[in-house]
Amino acid sequence: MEARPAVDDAALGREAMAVLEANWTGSGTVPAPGLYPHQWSWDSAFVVIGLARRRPDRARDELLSLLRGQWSTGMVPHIVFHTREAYFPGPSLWRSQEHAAAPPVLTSGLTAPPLHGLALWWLYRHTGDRDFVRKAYPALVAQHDYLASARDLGGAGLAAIVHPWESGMDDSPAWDQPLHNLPAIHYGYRGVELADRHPDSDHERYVWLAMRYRDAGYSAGYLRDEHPFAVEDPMFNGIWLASCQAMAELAPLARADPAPHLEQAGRIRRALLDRLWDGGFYARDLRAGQLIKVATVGGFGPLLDPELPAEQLRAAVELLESARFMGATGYPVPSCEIRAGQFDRTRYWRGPSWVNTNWLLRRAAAVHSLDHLAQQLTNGTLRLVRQAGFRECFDPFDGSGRGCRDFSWSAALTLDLLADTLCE
Ligand code: 2M8
Repeated sequence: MEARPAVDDAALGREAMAVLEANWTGSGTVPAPGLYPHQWSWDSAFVVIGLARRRPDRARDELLSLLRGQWSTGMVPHIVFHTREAYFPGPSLWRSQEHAAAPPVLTSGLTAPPLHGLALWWLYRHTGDRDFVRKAYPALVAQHDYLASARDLGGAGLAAIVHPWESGMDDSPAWDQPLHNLPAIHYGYRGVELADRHPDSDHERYVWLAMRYRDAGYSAGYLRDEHPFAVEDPMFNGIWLASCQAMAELAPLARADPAPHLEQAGRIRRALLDRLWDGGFYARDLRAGQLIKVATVGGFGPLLDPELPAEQLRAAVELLESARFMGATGYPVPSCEIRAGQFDRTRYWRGPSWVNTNWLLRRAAAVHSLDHLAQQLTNGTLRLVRQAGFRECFDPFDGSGRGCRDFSWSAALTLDLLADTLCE
């Protein structure tokens, strides 16, 4: 099915629910039929947020279903394989079943932005379901402990991503430089070793990086000492900080101490300011020892922090609203600065607007009581889905849909935006 653009809010909400029904496999929500036939980590967190008010029962099942894929290290994998449908890279590349820490369900070996604490808080906020908080809380503590112990590769309090897929913003220009610095890659995208050939593609580099990590036994020591891709991303860490604060609020409900979560949030905040701020927030390439100076939507992740100092808040909002980002496009928010050489309005994460990053920035605007900005983000996002349907992403200038159709987080977050619109 493909949802048709709906005229009024009630119809739009029904269409969004219909997409989520169609994408529910019985044990989780797939991001989109065909192209993404399994359960993806941050997609699921967005689905939890979107269903919190409409279908809290389903939202709870969604989170638990994802957490069945959690490793005993605490790592929540970026993909949990629920169906037999083909997807590359699938279970045969990750081989999670060969790893002692992996659960019985097949998963990838990478992680994804840790939005789940915020999603659990969102669900609690709209349902008051303390029992569910108590149930899910320990798994999310373990997730955060994993990030702090195995992923603080820079030693300053930030979690490093070790693969572009871990950012969720796969093809972002922010990863061009660290990918370019990798040695020549001799693996084909389908995981077949190739004879020496040039030029290799980013897809080959993605697969090569994943295989290297797998062949090192998904070991934290290997990541620290040898893995050639290690980047501190402001969006990943801004989301982690927001989840730490959410966990601090949930801790008393789980009869736990909020202090460690607040301490963690403080460490992330200090490190974001010390290491990723240079007039704007940029990703840091740990292997090259330098900031990656291209402004992308990822640079706005630290806005999710309610305690972001006034100077950084003002400068980041100014940049977001400027003609370099949403000030010049008809629709919020291009995934890359439009004046950057790498900007491409047609290419996945290199220019198009996404409902999930719009929602995160709208959340950030709400956190800072920037009501006008929040309203612009809501209106612009709803305009996108009304006109083009629940597409994966959108042209930021004319709003036309790109990527796959009936995309779960576009539908789920529309439900959340509509619910707020109705409350206002
Ligand atoms: C995209 O990522 C996958 C790899 O994990 C892909 O490119 O095939 C990204 O947009 C990511 O953020 C998202 O979670 C995933 C599923 O929607 O698709």
